[in-house]
Amino acid sequence: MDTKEALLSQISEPAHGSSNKVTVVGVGQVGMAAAFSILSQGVSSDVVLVDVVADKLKGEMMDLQHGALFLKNARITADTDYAVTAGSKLCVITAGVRQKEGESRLDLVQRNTDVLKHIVPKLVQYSPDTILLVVSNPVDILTYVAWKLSGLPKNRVIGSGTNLDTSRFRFLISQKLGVAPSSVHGWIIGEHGDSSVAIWSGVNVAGVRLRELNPAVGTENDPENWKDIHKQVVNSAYDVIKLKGYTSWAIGLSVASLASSILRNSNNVHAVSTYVKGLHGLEHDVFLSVPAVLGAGGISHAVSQPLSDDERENLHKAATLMAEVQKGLKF
Ligand code: 6V0
Repeated sequence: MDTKEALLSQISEPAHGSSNKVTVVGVGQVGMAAAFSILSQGVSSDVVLVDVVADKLKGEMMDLQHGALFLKNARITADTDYAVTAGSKLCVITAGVRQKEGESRLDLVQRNTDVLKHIVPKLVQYSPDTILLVVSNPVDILTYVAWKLSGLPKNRVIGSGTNLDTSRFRFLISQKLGVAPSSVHGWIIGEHGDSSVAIWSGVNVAGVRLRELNPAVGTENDPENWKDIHKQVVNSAYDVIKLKGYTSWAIGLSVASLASSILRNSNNVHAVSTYVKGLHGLEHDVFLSVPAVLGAGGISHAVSQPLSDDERENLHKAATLMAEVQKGLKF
C-alpha cells in the first residue's frame, strides 16, 4: 500500500468533468489576460489553454497552476492537442497576429482567417455544444468567418465586439463627470474599430440623458466637445499599442465579463458582435455589435435600440465596409 492508499480509502470513483469548462486558444497577451481574469474572478474553475508554441504554452500553464491555491483550486490544463478541450462550455479564440504600430485591425484579416481555419473545426469537433467567443482581430469579420467554419447556429458564435469600446467610453465619460463607470450608461455599437458608432442619443446617468441637458452632446457643434471622447475610444488601441506594444488587461477583463454572463446564464446585456442582418434595416450578411442579452445559450435577444438618423447611417456604412472586406476573403 503506498502513501496515497494509506491516506485515502476510496468510497466511489471520483467524478470527472465540470459544468463551466472554458478553453482559451492563444496564450499571448490577450489570451493570458483573459484566462487570468476568468480564473481570478472565479468565473470558471476549469480552464484549458491551447497554442501552437508548446514551450510557451507549458510555461504559461505551470505559472498559473502554481497559483491554483489562490484561485479557489481551479483546474488548469494545457495542450497543443485539441482533445484536451473536449466538453468546453465556452471556447475563447485569441490566437493570431496582432496590430503593429500604425496597422489597422482590418490589415490582419487574411492572416487571421487562415489561423481560424486550423482552430475552429477542431474546437467544434471536441465540443459540439460549445459557444465560440472570438476575440482575434478584425473581430467582427473573424466572427463571421468562425460562424461559417463552425456550422454552429448564430446565437452560439459571438464576437467580443464593442464590449471593450463601451467600457472605454463609459470610463472616459466617468472621468469627465466624476461618476463611477458603472453609473454612466452609454453604448458603442457597430464595428470594433475605426468605424464604431457612439450612441450619444442614449448616454445617461440615472436615466437623465445628457442630450436633454445639452442637445449638442456628441455633435460637431458642441462647445464642450464631448465628441472627442469617442475619438479617444477609437484611438485607444493605437495609443496603448504605441506605449506598451499591445493591449491586454481591459480586453481580458471584458472577456471575463462575457464569460461570466454565459456560464452563469445571467442574461446581462453586452455590446457584442452578432449576426445583424434584419436589425436596424441592415441587409448585409455581417456581424456587428449591438446590445445583446447573453446567457447559457449564447445570444438570446438583441436590444431594439432607438438610433438617430446619423447613428443608423454610420451603422449601415460599417456593415457595407464589413461586407466589402468579406468578399475578398479566401477560406
Ligand atoms: P500575441 O501576444 O502575439 O499572441 C497570439 C498567440 O496566438 C501566440 O501565443 C501564438 O502562438 C498563438 N497562435 C498563433 N497561431 C495559432 C494557432 N494556429 N493556434 C493556436 N494558437 C496560435 O497577440 P495578442 O494576444 O496581443 O493578440 C491576439 C489577438 O487579439 C490579435 O488578433 C489582436 O489584434 C486581438 N485583440 C483583440 C481585441 C478585441 O477587443 N477584440 C483587443 C486586443 C487584441
